[in-house]
Amino acid sequence: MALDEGGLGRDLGASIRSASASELFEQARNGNRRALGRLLTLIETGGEAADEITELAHPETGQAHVIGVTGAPGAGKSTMTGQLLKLLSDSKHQSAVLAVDPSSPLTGGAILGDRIRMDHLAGTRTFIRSMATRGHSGGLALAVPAAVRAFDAAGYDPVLIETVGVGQVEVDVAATADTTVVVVTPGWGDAVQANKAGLLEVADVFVVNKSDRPGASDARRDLELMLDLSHITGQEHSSGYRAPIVMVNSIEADGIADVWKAIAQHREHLANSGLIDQTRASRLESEVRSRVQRLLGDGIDEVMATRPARQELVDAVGRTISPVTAARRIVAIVRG
Ligand SMILES: Nc1nc2c(ncn2[C@@H]2O[C@H](COP(=O)(O)OP(=O)(O)OP(=O)(O)O)[C@@H](O)[C@H]2O)c(=O)[nH]1
Ligand SMILES: [Mg+2]
Repeated sequence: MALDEGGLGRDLGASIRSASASELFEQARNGNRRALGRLLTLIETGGEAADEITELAHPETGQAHVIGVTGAPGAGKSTMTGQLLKLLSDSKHQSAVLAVDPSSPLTGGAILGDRIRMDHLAGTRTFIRSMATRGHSGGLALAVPAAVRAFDAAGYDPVLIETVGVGQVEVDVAATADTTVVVVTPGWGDAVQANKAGLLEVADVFVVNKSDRPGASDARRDLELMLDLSHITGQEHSSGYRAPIVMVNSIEADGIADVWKAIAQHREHLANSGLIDQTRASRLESEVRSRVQRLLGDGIDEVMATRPARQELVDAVGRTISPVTAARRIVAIVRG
């Protein structure tokens, strides 16, 4: 069974290819994986169809626990995620993974499928999908929540988002997740890097992966120390939660059950403290903000293309008016 379905290059069959967004949505809700794959492709492409899917899906969401998995390249995120998926499928969860790859161009969703050890997952209902972000026209900030929403509405729970930690991306993705798992490894100064990248503030669970390697207990100690000091360094967790540190060997699946326990504990903390509603509300607000910004941005492109705006530009280039005046006049045109 193919785990990674609905990629751009796949033969989807005429019925799926020609189906409308609402037909696809219904089919995906009824468990049709190819329809879900197609929805995700539409979301990745952006535009009207993506917006329509969001319209359909949004009322049907709120069930899925969204888990972000981030960490340096090669830390073992995919290996650990694969083991976690196996554990979850054994306990009858229907999980989905969205692998957000900031470095590769559009691939049609094969990256993670290639990397996660699929033999573990054959015959399960796990859904794995990659989303490439380099050159993404629709904006990652909008495509990721939209994809998570599609999974949620289609009955997947939990939904995992794997991202390579390269700068800001991981923190952005953490903002999309209910629970953020940060994977570090021994011996590479990952703990220090995590500190620098602002991950102490967003990590709800730390995994020291490759704990079969030398230096694992040092990595743990470094993290503990940084967590101890985080209130002094101004990097304490945004909700005051002390992230547990879990030692894992993902090759052997050692510690994987503890990772799940830590994730579930955090979820419980969110529920008991009421933080779940608060974080989801602020997440939605920031999405709406991005969308407003984007709509206004699109509006700017349109306005800039109009003849009166072009004339202001010509005048500014000719130095008969300043850029300040040109911008003010163009805004006046918008407000019209
Ligand atoms: N010794 C050891 N090797 C591991 C462990 N987990 C993963 N690896 C190996 O580390 C390498 C990278 O693993 P991936 O799971 O692809 O790492 P990743 O973080 O998903 O990598 P990117 O997605 O490319 O950033 C692979 O060769 C894995 O077999 C572990 O616990 N112990
Ligand atoms: Mg990976």
